[in-house]
Amino acid sequence: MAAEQTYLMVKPDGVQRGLCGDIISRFEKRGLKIVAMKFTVIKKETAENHYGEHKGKGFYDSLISYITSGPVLAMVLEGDNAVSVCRNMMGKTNPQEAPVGTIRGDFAMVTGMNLIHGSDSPESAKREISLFFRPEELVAYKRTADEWIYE
Ligand code: IDP
Ligand code: MG
Repeated sequence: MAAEQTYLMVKPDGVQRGLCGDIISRFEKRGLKIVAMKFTVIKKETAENHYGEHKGKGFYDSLISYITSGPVLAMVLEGDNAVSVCRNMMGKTNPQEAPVGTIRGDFAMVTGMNLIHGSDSPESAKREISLFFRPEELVAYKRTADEWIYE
């Protein structure tokens, strides 16, 4: 098992709809390890940094006001191929194209309210983790269940 870390975030709609528990539970049950978690309202400049790749697109302004509109639950999860495993669990960006069984496919209806963010590559994960967490906020520990999750 090559431990990889990824950045996940329950967006303001997920928090307001009371879906944090359901979403965390899916990742925990799958076998992802929680390394850090933070409940916070994102500052505008942090949001602009996080979503810098989308600057200039038609939905950019509404995306920034959406992601800063209320608290988010930010987390770092770890596991074998955690980035792609978590992206697959989230489902496609447009929830109407996300398969049933994914987070967006089960709980969301439109792209502008798609509940969750997840890093799209290991490089994005490193950048996003360092944007939202200080190094000392990542908790290193041995999880005994790992020997029943990985061979
Ligand atoms: P991702 O969240 O699946 O990685 P991205 O293409 O990186 O999708 O877009 C980032 C976020 O911007 C989406 O999750 C969604 O909240 C928002 N977004 C993307 N495209 C649209 C759009 O066409 N309309 C409204 N919001 C959008
Ligand atoms: Mg993205």
